[in-house]
Amino acid sequence: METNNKVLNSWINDMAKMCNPDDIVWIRGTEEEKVKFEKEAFATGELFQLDQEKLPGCVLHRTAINDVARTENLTFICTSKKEDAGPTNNWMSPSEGYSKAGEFFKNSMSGRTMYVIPFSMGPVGSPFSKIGVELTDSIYVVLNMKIMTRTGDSILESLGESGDFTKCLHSKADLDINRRLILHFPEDTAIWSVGSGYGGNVLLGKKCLALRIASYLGRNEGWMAEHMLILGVEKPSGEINYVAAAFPSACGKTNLAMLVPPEGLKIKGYKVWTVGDDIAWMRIKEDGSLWAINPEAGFFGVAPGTNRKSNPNAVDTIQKNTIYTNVLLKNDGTVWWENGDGPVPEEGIDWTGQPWNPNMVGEDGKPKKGANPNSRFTAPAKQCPSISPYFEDPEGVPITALIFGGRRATVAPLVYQSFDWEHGVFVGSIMASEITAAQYGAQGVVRRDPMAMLPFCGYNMADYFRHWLEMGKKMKNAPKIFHVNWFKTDSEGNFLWPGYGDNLRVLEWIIDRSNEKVGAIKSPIGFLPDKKDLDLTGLELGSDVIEKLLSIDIAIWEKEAKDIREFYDKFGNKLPSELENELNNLIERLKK
Ligand code: GTP
Ligand code: SPV
Ligand code: MN
Repeated sequence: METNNKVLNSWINDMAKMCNPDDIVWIRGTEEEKVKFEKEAFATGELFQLDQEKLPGCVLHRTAINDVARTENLTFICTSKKEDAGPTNNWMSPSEGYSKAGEFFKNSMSGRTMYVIPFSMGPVGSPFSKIGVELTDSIYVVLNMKIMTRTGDSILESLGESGDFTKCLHSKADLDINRRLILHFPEDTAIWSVGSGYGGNVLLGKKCLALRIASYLGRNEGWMAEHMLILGVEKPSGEINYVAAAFPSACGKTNLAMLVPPEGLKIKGYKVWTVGDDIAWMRIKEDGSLWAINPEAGFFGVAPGTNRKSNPNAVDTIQKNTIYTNVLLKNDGTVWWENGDGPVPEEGIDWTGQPWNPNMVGEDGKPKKGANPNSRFTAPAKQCPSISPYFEDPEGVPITALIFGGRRATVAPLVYQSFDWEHGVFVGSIMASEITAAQYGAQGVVRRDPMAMLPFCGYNMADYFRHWLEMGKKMKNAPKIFHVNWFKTDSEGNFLWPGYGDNLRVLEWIIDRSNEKVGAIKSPIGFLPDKKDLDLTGLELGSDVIEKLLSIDIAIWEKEAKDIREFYDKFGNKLPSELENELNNLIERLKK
């Protein structure tokens, strides 16, 4: 074995006894091993090599047809007490979890290799980083983890003889949705995932460790793990304001994180820096300010909708060393997806591996998609043209503003600011959004998704709200808290706001508000912008549209308040009284 860490060695032995692999291979973190694994995967068909002139170092992978998104219904928090998982999580006792999943893991790796991936979430050696070790029988997982995390020998050195790590066990087993479980054991810092080969279910450093386990550790240790992007907006003076924003899955984090200023604002000379696109770990420094790091090393981004116009930085990032999952394969050995670049291909191989052309109609009577709506790219963050010079900084960046946002056709205006931290926590707790293709199940239905953490909070959500309230009390000059909605529609369902680069116009207001440089209009739900304070230069938007974007409908909000009450009722007397008060205050303000 390659380590003298006794706990690690004996755990690997135990897991190997259960899973019964033919062979055990350690991931060293080298380029050579990558080439070797790719070669093996090309031979078995697990990966397809794309045109190496046009897309050097790029490969394509297709998952099983019923394994294209996170399966939240099969995801559990396994704590000794049910109450510790709370009303919004699926719960199983640890003993039931180990025994049920244990059945599926039994001999699941026979005839296969078990790969041992030592990885770090956060820069190696940073006091804020967390080490994990993932055991997996999937080369696809190994290659993704090599991009999404820091892997290899340096992690084992950092772990030493007695260091702590999260035990992450994964097996594809037979990829049977009826024998699939994604289990978290926060009390043992362990994760068991079996029966899936899809990103969020199997790249265990990401949602499982960096959000579910980390949120639990963060509560105990006094920090925060959030489903947030981190970006910096630099002014020509050199001053940079960093914001962190929580939007639910497939609601615009990657796009906002890589924003390119729109034509009309170019003259102002802003430069946007990407620190992270999905996860933020935040701590309070000695001076009381809030600092954030991105624990990941790559992007696992949504492909559909990504094009030169919507997200040029992402397009540049994914030209090399990228793993494409469930996209359309073109005849020329490159890839395509709906609302991607270039003309719609006349034919190709769709994400299920079948011949495809744009005239095909799916079972639902709609045009058949070439790429799965949740198809993804995995690419190294360092390849992003806008990657921040502080991306690897172990201290991270100071946060000026926190932003919550959802995908809502109605109700939520383009932007509003909370009255204070406590009200801001309320605003985060009542977030709601339409369900997207990033999770398995009904699409488009609006659900409450507090802080975009509904699927990712590793403990009781009421305690999570309490943690947010307590963190605010410990900060000096706590970041201001905002809510945005890029997805308000007209009566025909067309987006009212152009979104993407134009979102900088809203960020500008958010940053100016945070630095007390601009006024606002007080409304029952929070501070709204005076429309003269939004710089809309170069944007052809009717004043009635801006009106609609910035207005709130009292009747709709009264209905919303009732729905929030129903949601809050789930938490019983565990709901912090501060939030109860905030809801009552909202109802009172709406009456006036
Ligand atoms: P996860 O990786 O699932 O956590 O998603 P994400 O929050 O990073 O979402 P992403 O930025 O990948 O966007 C998801 C989808 O929303 C893509 O199809 C985008 O094209 C679309 N989108 C992103 N930003 C905007 C926007 O400002 N306006 C509109 N209308 N669509 C957007
Ligand atoms: C999300 O669903 O929020 C993602 C993609 O970021 S996955 O890693 O698959 O969960
Ligand atoms: Mn995400």
